[in-house]
Amino acid sequence: MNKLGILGVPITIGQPNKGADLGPDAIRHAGLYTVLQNLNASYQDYGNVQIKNEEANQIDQATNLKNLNEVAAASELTANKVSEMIQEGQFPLLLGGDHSMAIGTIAGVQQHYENLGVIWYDAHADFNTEETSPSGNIHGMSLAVNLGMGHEKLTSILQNEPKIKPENVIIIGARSIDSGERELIKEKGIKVYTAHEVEQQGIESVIKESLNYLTARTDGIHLSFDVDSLDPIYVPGTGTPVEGGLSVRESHYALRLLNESEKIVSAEFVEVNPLLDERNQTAKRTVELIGSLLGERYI
Ligand code: B3U
Ligand code: MN
Ligand code: MN
Repeated sequence: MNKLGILGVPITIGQPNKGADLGPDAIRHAGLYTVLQNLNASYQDYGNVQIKNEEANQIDQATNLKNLNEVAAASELTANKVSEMIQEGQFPLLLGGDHSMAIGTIAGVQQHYENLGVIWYDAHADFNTEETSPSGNIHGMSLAVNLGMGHEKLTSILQNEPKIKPENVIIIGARSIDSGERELIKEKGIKVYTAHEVEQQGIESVIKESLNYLTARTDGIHLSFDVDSLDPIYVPGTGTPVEGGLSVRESHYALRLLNESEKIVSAEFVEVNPLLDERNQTAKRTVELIGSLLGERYI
């Protein structure tokens, strides 16, 4: 694997809770460097993107979007930084931060690929637009934005074109999808393995099918790992927990399979909120999951 470039994206204004901005540092404090050193990984930590989170959670009545200008500005900064890291030959390992950060991260990665694939590992689809969103929270819209749907200030980061093709996306672990999202997902033909399908089919088959499918049609795969994909019993420190989630065990196995495939070109771990956590356990689990993605083995 290339040298890792670590970047924190401490954004919390894509959703209503304070504290997701503390996620990147909580992950670092939970032993990230020890795991990297044990793996003999070479890495450079770029610190955190400078994000202005001070805004009130005001919804703009005209657009149904909260903190639009601030999220757009943060996305632009993030996208440029991520693009630079790839330019330097590094593998971006991006720490969040709420999932609105994926607007910037994917815009940055996409600069370097003709046909980027995305695995969106999440309890949610994040496939709302300002028309369908029940909340106005941009973290519930970031995947749609990457497909070119949503407010122009968000879809035009770095370039005014969709960053990903609908057929190059796979959502895994979803179990909380709004009715408007469901319609858009059907309309766009997005592939989804819900939590039920993971149960039925098994995580090994889900990941292998996803890899076969994306490898055949893309030139690189970005992993967008929302920690709320896991069941809340394992990850209390996240803003929008949904029961019936994936297990730690199957998620480690999923990440191990992704590691073995050597197809992942960048990854983000998002929605860690230490203010909602107990004893930093969510960040610790996140560090262990990062370890599996980077090649850590039990034996
Ligand atoms: N779908 C809901 C809730 C939500 C989306 N993403 C998260 N929560 N983490 C919404 O507000 O768009
Ligand atoms: Mn998400
Ligand atoms: Mn989620």
